[in-house]
Amino acid sequence: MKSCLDNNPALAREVWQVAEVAGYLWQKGWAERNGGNITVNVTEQVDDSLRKAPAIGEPKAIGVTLPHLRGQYFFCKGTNRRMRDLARVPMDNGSIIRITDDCAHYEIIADNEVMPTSELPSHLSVHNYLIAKGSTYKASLHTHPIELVAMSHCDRFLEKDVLTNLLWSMIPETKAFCPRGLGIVPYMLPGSVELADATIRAIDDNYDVVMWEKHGVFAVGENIMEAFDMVDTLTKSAIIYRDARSMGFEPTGMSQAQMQEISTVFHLPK
Ligand code: 2HA
Ligand code: ZN
Repeated sequence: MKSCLDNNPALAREVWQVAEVAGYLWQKGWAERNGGNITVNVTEQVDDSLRKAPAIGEPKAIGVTLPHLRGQYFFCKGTNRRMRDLARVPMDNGSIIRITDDCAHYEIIADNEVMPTSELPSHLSVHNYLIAKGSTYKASLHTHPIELVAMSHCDRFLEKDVLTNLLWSMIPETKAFCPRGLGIVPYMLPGSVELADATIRAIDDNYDVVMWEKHGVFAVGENIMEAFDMVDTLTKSAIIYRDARSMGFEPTGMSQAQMQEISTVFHLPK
């Protein structure tokens, strides 16, 4: 079957990077059934033939109006689709959508009529916010990392930056590669506009990765691999913490001075 990726290596590279990450999410046990979502702004990779392509089906309401997204293109995982299937056949389990001129609807343009993710309002609201802010970030990732979600069931860890500091102190890499830490969004209904708004407030508070209490994480980055790497790094720290506790002791953690040294040497933003 013909695909919009056939003669567009730049777009194919983006979509296959999403597929690679989708495979990791499944392997890590973070993507049960249809769990998790990925959206990537692929406007720069869309070629003329795709710009001229007719929509597949009718325009559909996003549920919010997003003025900075007029004419933008996104690759989105399909709703009810599995990450493990996206990993193998991305264009059967995701689709490319275009935001219509009224900024309140989207249309599917390739390859098939795969309806995008149930978290579309939160993902697209975040992309709208990123463009408004002049950010170069193109990717957003929602996934269910086991150890981080487990930690969100403890009230003490939901206080601002308690988890950030604990996770940073487990291994130097975590602060170096996730220097803005882990924001916290209290429990809200999945897929709701309230959850989208709270996520944007947390990203605006300078976090690249945000915990959705008792649900999962939402991460943004230059590309999908970068967003994944930050969640992976935070999860590594969570596993070290869990393993120390299960060996019967509270881990000492790196000192504040040692973590400050990391910030200085790596020229970290926060
Ligand atoms: O789409 O994880 O939060 C599946 C989800 C929704
Ligand atoms: Zn979820």
